[in-house]
Amino acid sequence: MLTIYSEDHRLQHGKVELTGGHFIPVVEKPERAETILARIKSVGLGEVRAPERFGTDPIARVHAPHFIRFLETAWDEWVAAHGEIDALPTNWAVRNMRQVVPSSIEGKLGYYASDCGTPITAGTWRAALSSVDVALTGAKLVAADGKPVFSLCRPPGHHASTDVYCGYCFFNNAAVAAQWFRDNGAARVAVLDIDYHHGNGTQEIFWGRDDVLFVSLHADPNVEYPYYLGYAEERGEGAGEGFNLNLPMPFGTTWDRYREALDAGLARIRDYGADAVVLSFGADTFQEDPISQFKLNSDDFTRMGEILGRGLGVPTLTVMEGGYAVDALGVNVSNLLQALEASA
Ligand code: SP5
Ligand code: ZN
Repeated sequence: MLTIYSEDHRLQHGKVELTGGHFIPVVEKPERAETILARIKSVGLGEVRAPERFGTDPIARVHAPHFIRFLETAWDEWVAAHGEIDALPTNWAVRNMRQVVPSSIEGKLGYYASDCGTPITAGTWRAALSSVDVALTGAKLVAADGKPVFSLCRPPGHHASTDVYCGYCFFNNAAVAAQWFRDNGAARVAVLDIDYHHGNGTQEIFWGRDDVLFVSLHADPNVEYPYYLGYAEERGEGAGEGFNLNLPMPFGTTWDRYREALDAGLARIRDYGADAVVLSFGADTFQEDPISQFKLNSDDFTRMGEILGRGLGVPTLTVMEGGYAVDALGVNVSNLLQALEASA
């Protein structure tokens, strides 16, 4: 399988995130992509190619222009106020406040962010742009010849919504790629999100639409991030009603339970009749993941890949999302990709 990869991901290297009352070293770090790349090379998955540049136009198909401009200028505005230290929000535009965009960078961070774990750094803008380029280059190649492609995106994307960044995500790589498929000949696109966390950003972006089906398998938001979206009763609205499927699962979920949800998600996608599928793939369902509570092992990622390869049956772009157990990350990702390709 062809892999798309850019070294520009290294430009996103935050120092700390706020978790459980502590500032801890960031979990979403450059080593994640490095270890996946090394493993892909050592197992001989296939060619590794650099992305083309697409600019911001395809991003503006799913993100608000004012949000894109904010991300472009946030670092400079922050440095002018605070010097060269990672930008994290300390105030939020919650329910009982007005939804205004203040001119102060402090006010802007709280308007555009929803957590204190997603630092904006000197290289965030360029890294986030290159991550989208990695996804779009993959989409273009999948559309051209129908063969599966792996976009080794970093930073991840599925928590980013129309105009909010959070969950280590800035631009929603999978959503930009899904929209690109729509804009380039696919009548129906499905996004299957198998990251441990609910893909709240992708859900929000396609919530009112029937031309992009969103199916997500994830930890129950009642007890896990992102907490405020991802419940089973969320089915879409207006034209999008019935085109959003959430399959939340409890802490401690093992392969047998996970497999049932995977079968249900694949059945919905087959029934929908997608022309292309974007697989939002997080390996944070792994039993040793430091921030997650599912119990899948490395062999389960092979089983998952086999079921996906057999079950999808349409051109598939795999986009990297989360996965933080760095020692096993390369094995888990290559297990899924090799099985997906072999059984497609
Ligand atoms: C792309 C992606 O996977 N983003 C995940 C964002 C999760 N952010 C919240 C992390 C909270 C971690 N709490 C862990 C407690 C472990 N004892
Ligand atoms: Zn995740």
